[in-house]
Amino acid sequence: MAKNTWINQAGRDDLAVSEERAVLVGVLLDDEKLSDTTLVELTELARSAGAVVVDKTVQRRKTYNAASCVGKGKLEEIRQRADAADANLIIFDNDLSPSQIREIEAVTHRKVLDRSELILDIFASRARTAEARLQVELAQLEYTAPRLRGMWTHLERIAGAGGAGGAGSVGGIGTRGPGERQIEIDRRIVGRRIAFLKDKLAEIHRRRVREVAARRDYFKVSLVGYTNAGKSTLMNALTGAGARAEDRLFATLDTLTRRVELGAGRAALLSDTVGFIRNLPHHLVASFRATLEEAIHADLLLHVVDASSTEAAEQIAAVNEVLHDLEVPDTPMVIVLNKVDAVRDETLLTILRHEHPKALEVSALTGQGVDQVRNLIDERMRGERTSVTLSIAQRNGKALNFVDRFADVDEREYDEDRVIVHARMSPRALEELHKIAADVRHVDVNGHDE
Ligand SMILES: Nc1nc2c(ncn2[C@@H]2O[C@H](COP(=O)(O)OP(=O)(O)OP(=O)(O)O)[C@@H](O)[C@H]2O)c(=O)[nH]1
Ligand SMILES: [Mg+2]
Repeated sequence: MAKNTWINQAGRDDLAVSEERAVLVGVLLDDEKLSDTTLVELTELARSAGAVVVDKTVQRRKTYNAASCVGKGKLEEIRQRADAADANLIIFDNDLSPSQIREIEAVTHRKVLDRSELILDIFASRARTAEARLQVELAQLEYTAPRLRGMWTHLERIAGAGGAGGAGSVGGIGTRGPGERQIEIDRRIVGRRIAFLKDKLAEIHRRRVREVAARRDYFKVSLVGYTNAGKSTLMNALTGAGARAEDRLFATLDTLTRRVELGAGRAALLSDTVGFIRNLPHHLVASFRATLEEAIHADLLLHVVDASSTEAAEQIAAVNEVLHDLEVPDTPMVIVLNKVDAVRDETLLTILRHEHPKALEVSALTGQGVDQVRNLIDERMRGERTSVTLSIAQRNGKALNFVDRFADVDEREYDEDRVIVHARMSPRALEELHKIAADVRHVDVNGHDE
């Protein structure tokens, strides 16, 4: 197994991660039904983290067992399944307490991960920019640090027993966190590191706010939605941005912003953002706030939905919940039913249409309906605009330039040394124009100064 897995980001692809063989465990509480979709998402998550799922098992219970989540007998069965399938990893579909993890590891002699840790691990392996790495490290420290002591001493034992030789050789999924380094450092240092990361992130956040503010004269649109819904693919279809789109959960971690041309020289800014998932670990949501600054300050949210998924309705609800957690203000939001080319069950699509009568239907992959999205952005952008008549000095090139870029000009009249411009523009752009050019005057239709 690989060493120092999280320090050497570049070498991550060489890790023997794909050889991690995982048994998935789900617990169905009383009212939950076993369905085709049980453990499907966890399977996708495990696959995205690079594991091979070798077995799955579900236990029905009234409540979670306080000591070990599932009961004693089931634990023993899981151990046997892991033996039979030669698995080295057990992943639970729900979150576990540190003591539950310890107990399960003690019985199964395998590395145990819960759902949040798995998600954090995927984020750790995907984080490319400095900002994303800081965010993931913070979330991992906050979530994982309290669990480290028991987990790591135990992992050391497992590694030792396997003859691999010490904690340094424990690697792979779930250990890509700050784990190895912290094994011997005490909580105070962790606390200091957390404070440092928070400081850094606060700084980045302030910069982001400034960046977003600097683009205030643009109409800003953010793509939000469940992971794998097709946000990056739609981004590419609309802007030719070359955003990474993949059939993996959490392909995108960093916000990417590009101009989207709307025709006739008009343009808006479009941002692709990190995908959401149900029960997103809340530390992760908190630390990704800065990345989601674009969404928070957007003029319009396009909520991209995988309409071909049988879980589409649940996914829409999960996204709305995260947006609520993020305290996204009451930004206008339009649902975009994507992947209509792949819809197999027309009944589900009919239900979605019924629930969201104003939704657009598109296929970002084939390009079907993408123009409708463009038109919608254009309409919303223009709808925000009011008609103005401005008087601008002809020599004020800066102001005239600004008007060209940010207003729809209907007519220009030349009057001695001034240009009278009849145009439509947003209140924000107008405000900005007054800042850069103090001599711009509003005139009424008769040509008199207001
Ligand atoms: N059939 C079909 N597949 C699509 C469509 N749009 C996207 N996909 C596929 O869905 C997968 C996920 O697409 P992405 O664009 O990466 O999804 P995303 O929402 O950006 O996902 P994350 O960044 O992981 O949150 C890719 O394999 C895409 O090719 C579509 O309209 N039809
Ligand atoms: Mg993406």
